[in-house]
Amino acid sequence: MAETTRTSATTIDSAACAPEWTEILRQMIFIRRFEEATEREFRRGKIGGYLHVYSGQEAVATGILSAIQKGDIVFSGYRDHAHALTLGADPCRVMAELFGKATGVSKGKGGSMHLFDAEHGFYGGYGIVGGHLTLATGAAYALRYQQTERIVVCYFGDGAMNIGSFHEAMNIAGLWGKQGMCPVLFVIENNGYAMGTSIERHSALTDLSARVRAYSIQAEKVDAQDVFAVRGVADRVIRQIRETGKPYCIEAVTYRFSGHGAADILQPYRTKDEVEEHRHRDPIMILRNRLREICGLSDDDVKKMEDDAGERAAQAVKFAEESPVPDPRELFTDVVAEHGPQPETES
Ligand SMILES: Cc1ncc(C[n+]2csc(CCOP(=O)(O)OP(=O)(O)O)c2C)c(N)n1
Ligand SMILES: [Mg+2]
Repeated sequence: MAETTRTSATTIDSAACAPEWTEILRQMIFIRRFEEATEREFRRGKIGGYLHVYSGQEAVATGILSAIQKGDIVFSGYRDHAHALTLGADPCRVMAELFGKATGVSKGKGGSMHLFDAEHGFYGGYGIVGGHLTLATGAAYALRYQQTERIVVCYFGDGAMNIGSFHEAMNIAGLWGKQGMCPVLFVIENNGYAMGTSIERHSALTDLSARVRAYSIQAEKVDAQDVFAVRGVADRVIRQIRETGKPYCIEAVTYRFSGHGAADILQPYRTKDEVEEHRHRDPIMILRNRLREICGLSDDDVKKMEDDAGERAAQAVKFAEESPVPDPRELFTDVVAEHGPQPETES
């Protein structure tokens, strides 16, 4: 089996000034501002339940999702805001979902971990670690069975690889792939931690790509703080998946800057120095600096992007705050069984 490879960005320098890269930077800055806003709103008590933010990992969502086509389907775990936003979900409706409002993408019933926006190809948002891998694998089979060229992208964390359904999904994907019946791109968002447990303490084999290859699935690592590198791999392997119907796995090596969830304030499992060190490889800074050096992006351009992003995040908060809470009768819709007693409500 192939050795683990790490792709660097040097191969795609020549295309670096395409306007698309400015759009990707704009999107990454927006994700960061949006996440900062969610953290503030959580502390104001406006967002209930869980909240897991994506700061530091922006290049994984944008680098891969900018390479897919309309009609492709994306699954994610609970750290899912960035995937939904990058696919084109309305930020106002995503924020409203976090606020538990009726205007949310899941009608306010899902919250942060259960965003859903089928219109934009986003099939969730799952709170059960690793549970969605089997769904994504089945969806990939269905797309080929229906003789389409569509593919599935399935994001999950390093910690999810210790869950039984990870192994079940990999095994069946490897098998179906042999018949060209499983066009799925598995993306490991390897941020080095499963909650407060570092990868060295949670995984017997820390070479995660090697674990995937054990199931006859090709896999490679990429430096995922560098969006050029992520996109370079994504373009190549997505083409291959579409052509062959075989699964592929990208291990995106990244880092989260915030706590595991909004309640993880003290972060006793890592030092401030460690976080600071990784901030020197902030994916937004890396892309911004490259566009400055290679393409003449000015400080004014960047400031404008940051201001716009802040404004759009603030608008999303305002929309969420002003939206109505769901009607209590909504408790009885979108559920498997529609029978049983209906609540009497005043509205
Ligand atoms: C089946 C299941 N077991 C345990 C949990 C509790 N839990 C929530 S997040 C998490 C860690 C997952 O880490 P990882 O997959 O690396 O994702 P990350 O948070 O780093 O993005 C755990 C164990 C859960 N939600 N579901
Ligand atoms: Mg992790």
